[in-house]
Amino acid sequence: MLKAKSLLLLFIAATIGLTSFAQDTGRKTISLNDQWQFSKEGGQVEQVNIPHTWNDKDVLDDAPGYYRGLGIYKRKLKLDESLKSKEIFLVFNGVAQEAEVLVNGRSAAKHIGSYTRFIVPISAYLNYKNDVIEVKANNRFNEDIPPLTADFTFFGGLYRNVSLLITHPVHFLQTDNGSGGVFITTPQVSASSASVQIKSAIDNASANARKVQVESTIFDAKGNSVTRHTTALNINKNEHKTITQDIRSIPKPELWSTENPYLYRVVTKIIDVKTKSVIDQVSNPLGFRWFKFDADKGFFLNDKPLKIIGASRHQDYENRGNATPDALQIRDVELLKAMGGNFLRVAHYPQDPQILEACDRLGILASVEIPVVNTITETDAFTNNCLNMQTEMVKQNFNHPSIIIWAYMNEILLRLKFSNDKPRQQVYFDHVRELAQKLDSLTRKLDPSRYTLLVNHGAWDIYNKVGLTKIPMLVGWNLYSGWYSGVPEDFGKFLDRHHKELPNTPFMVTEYGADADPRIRSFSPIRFDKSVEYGIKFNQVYLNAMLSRPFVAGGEAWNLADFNSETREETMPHINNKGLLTIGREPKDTYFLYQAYLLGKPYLKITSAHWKDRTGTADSAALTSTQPVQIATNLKSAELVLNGKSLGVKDAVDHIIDWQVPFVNGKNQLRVVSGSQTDQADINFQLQPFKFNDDQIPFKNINILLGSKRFYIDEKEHQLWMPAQPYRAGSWGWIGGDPYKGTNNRITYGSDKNILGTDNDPIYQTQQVDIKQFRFDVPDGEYDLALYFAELVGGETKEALAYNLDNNHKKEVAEQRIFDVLINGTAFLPKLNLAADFGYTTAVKKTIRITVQNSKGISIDFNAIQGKPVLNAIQLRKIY
Ligand code: GCB
Repeated sequence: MLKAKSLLLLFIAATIGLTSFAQDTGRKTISLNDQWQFSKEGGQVEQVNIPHTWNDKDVLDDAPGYYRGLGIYKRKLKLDESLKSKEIFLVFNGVAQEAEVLVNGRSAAKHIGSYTRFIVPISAYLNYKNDVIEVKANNRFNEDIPPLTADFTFFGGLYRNVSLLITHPVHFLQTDNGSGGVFITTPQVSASSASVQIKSAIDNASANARKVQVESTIFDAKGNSVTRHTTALNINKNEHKTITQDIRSIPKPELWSTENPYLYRVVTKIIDVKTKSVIDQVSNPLGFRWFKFDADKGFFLNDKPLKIIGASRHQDYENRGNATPDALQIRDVELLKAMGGNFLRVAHYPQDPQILEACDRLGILASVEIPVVNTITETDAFTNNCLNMQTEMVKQNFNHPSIIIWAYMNEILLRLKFSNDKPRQQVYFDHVRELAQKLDSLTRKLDPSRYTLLVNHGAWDIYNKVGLTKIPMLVGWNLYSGWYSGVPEDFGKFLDRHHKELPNTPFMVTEYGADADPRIRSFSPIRFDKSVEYGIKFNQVYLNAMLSRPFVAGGEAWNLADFNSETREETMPHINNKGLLTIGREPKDTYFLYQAYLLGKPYLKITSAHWKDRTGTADSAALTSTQPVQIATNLKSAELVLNGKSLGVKDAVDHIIDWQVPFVNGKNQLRVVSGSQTDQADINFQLQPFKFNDDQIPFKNINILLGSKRFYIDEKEHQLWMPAQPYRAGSWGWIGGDPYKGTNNRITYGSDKNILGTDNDPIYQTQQVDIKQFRFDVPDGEYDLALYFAELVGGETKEALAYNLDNNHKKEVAEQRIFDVLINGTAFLPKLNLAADFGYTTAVKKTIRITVQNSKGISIDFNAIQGKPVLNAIQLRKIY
């Protein structure tokens, strides 16, 4: 009997749920992403769709900088006269960075900050005939608006979705910092029961007082109504009121967790008492979870210990700047989940609403922060803009169960101002601390249910001295031992130091990472070489250190994907390569390493499979070239099979198995097996003869990097470059000189400068200095020979860039370098002066066709006239 009754109730509940779905919600949201006319100030008008940025192309060229100024967007609006009885709003999810919205030429609103939503009421400006909206967006430098400087590109534009919102005059408040007007908390949650508090702000813009009901219904994931709460409300004209609904006890709530991100929905309606019609309705996610950070034991979700491992994310995308479509935004969170990550640091600014919605759905915990990065301005305007951004961020994202942390400063003492004036510097430090304190207090007031976080770089003393480790509830450290300084092993020492010296302060490693250019590989990886292999080693050390220390709440890799940073140079200018994914979101080997560490189910992957096209010199007197291959796995051991032949079983160390694989010329089939798990890859190998007279390995062409231990894959021209060797008789190589070492101690690998006139910067960034000769002992025939040069020393006039590896270029003294290049005794490049003839750090490629006869081979002589001759790379192709 009881059973039948509850079934009936369930049925009724379900029907109510369904009918309310079908009802008019009283509001309409219409996308305004199409049909905008765009022009830069004084520029040509073009038609564009939103999302749009004006910087997607100009960040890619060699010229430093990008357009930072005014962009004007205009669009017609066709509104029916019948809408005169409604309230009309424009909703901008993000405009970079200062915006003014005009309707029919009249200014309707201004907004500051690139990364938060703003909603503009426009009814008062409309004629309902031929309305025109205009948005003036400006991404100029403004000392009162954060971010002031940072390692990412400040793209301008109307770069997130824009929509038109039409509501009844009585509606949920739309003018509270871009929020939805309804704020949900769960004051008490346990596995046995939960309470929910819903605060709704209602605005009456109509000419009369109204009697309404506010009805909140909680639906479970299947759409069944769990509970409903109704509140009667009288609201005067031009008044807004906030009501609080307390839902005391929901028995046995299904909990939200990273493994089972169970979502309820709260649907809140305003119902006109007279007509019984729904005049406004909004829906919000609801997750029941509780959490805590413990300085000794780390993080707990729903009372269970959970090691946080995830990544930070920037919002830009290959060739699109920050104008990234919804589907690609969501895919990023999916990629993080598929990697085994459980946390997203939304850095360094609030991002598209789709991101946190995806986190809610997929069970990814999140922190969000405002873009106060590197430095502050000591003005009231700057302070107020920071406080406003923080308020907008918290209010707009308040209802996401995925969010557990609000953050507000990143490495704020990185750019130390007033270093030559200590008393003035102290004043600056005081201002920084005051701002941090204000932001922290504001955040705790706005949302007492979450943690506050302040993120520092690894300069322990200064952050403690200024007092910044005392302010937030949770400290974040961005640590790069083994990258910007030291060795990866220093990382663990830093973690232990925090635990010892700040024993009561929980912390996370909010950043760590090493650049890995997906085109660069190395068998002897070292710091700054930007090889994928160094990235693997680095991440193994970091993951082991965090996983083995319970007091470390967790860490977030910097970064989920490579991202645009205009001022960076290095192997891929304007891009920061610390991503686990490329900027086009292709997984790098490090992504597979994370899967091996984090995924629960058996995992086996040939990480080097991405290196599908390889080249190398044959082992002496053999028809093979032995090179390493890496496998990422969470299994104990695996067997590798090459072209059907077993290479034996090996054990994994820190989730990686290294194999030495004797590749043959042409196609190589690799298969790795462990129990029922397998993976395979076809590697196309271009075998270079050990000696040129080897008939079994015919010579076709060879591309050689001087002063380098790297392999470089030129994906555009499909060329494989390999490191040079000292000259060996019968073969090839350099005679004399040393690899270029950079001009100060900081740099350990080649040059980090942008080489002008090429996308193949790594070909030019290393060189052999003081080279005497290069020889190819090739048989007689016709050959194309190309020599590659770039003057790496001098020419740097711009300010040193904080983010480049060798940020001391401006101290360089230019080299005087003039030399003759002769080929087989004949002048080829007489009196070559790279700096004077071509300019500094400029790609120079010189090609010549040569007839080799009388078994003389090819010898290229470099004769110094002044300074030391150099050669950066060399390429030889046999014609016939
Ligand atoms: C940091 C910054 C981040 C940079 C990163 C890097 O510490 O917080 O914005 O991109 O280092 O790659 O240098």
